[in-house]
Amino acid sequence: MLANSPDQSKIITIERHILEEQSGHPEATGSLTSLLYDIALAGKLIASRTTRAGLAEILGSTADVNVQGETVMKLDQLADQSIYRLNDHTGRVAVMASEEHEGILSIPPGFPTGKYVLLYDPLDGSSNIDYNASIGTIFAIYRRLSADGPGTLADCLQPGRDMVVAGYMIYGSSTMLVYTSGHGVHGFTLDPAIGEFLLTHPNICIPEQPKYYSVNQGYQRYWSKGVQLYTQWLQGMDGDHKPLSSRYIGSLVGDFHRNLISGGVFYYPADSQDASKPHGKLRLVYEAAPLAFIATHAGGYASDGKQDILDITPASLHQRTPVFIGNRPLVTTAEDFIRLYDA
Ligand code: FDP
Repeated sequence: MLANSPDQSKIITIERHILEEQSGHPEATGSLTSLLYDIALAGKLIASRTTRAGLAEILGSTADVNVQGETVMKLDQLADQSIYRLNDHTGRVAVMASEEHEGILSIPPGFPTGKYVLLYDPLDGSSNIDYNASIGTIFAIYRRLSADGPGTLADCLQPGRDMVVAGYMIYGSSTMLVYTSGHGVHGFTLDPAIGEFLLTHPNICIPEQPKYYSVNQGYQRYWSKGVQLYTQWLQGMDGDHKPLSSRYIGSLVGDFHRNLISGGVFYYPADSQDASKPHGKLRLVYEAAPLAFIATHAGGYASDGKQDILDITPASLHQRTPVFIGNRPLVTTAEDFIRLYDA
């Protein structure tokens, strides 16, 4: 090998990784592999736009606004359309649903439907765009339940435990794609010079020694007694253990990703501040369930405070749920506090 040249045998692109995973399943048709690859492509597209976010206004007045005066599309709409359009004609997907839309997204007439269901939150944490903080895309893939033809709402309302693949892209200091198909959680970093996601974090496991707790503590007065006491326990107020450090961006993918790599717990509990949202803010289908699937396959756990998030069958696409997610002992302790004080 030439001096200073990278060891090519160690460079694994996402395509190669997905294909190698597929080779362990001789019955596989390659449809899921291609679907994942298309999602990675959407991630590259979204990343290329999010890194130009601050430029939209100044460039908009010259290159990006056309003569008809069409305005620059909002980033979350752009992300939403990118994912839909990359997957609406491939014959791999029966139906999609996006956090940006009220109902299901059907495959347009004239295109074939496939055996998978794609659910996604195109740009989560988008209130952070103006501040250059990390944002992300979350996705979940299920097998369709309906036999054939257009996919249905019921195809989209499956318990997280039946997921086939879950993943997210994080657009931060670098762009990463993290996914699991139930055989380990793997992280890839986008090399912008070559436009490829390269395997940088194989077999991610949440470290046993957690570092952080992440919650919007500004809402503390609206929490139940159990959640308040749990937070004090995380802060080591009982004197029995060292406090965890607090970190909260307010961008779910960013907060989750940090705790996945360093260990910790993220929670967004139910609170009493808005009577129309008694179950907190986060969406079961688009946010909680996919991240619960990833946390579980990284050795962690996710709960709504009473039960495993993966056991909940959604009743509607935009159902909200309290979320406690991260190191298993931290999450089960949250369940203990809630059982003891909030029954
Ligand atoms: P955002 O509103 O910026 O899209 O569910 C969306 C979300 O962000 C999550 O990414 C984030 O964890 C949460 O909301 C932040 O909510 P708070 O501002 O209430 O803490």
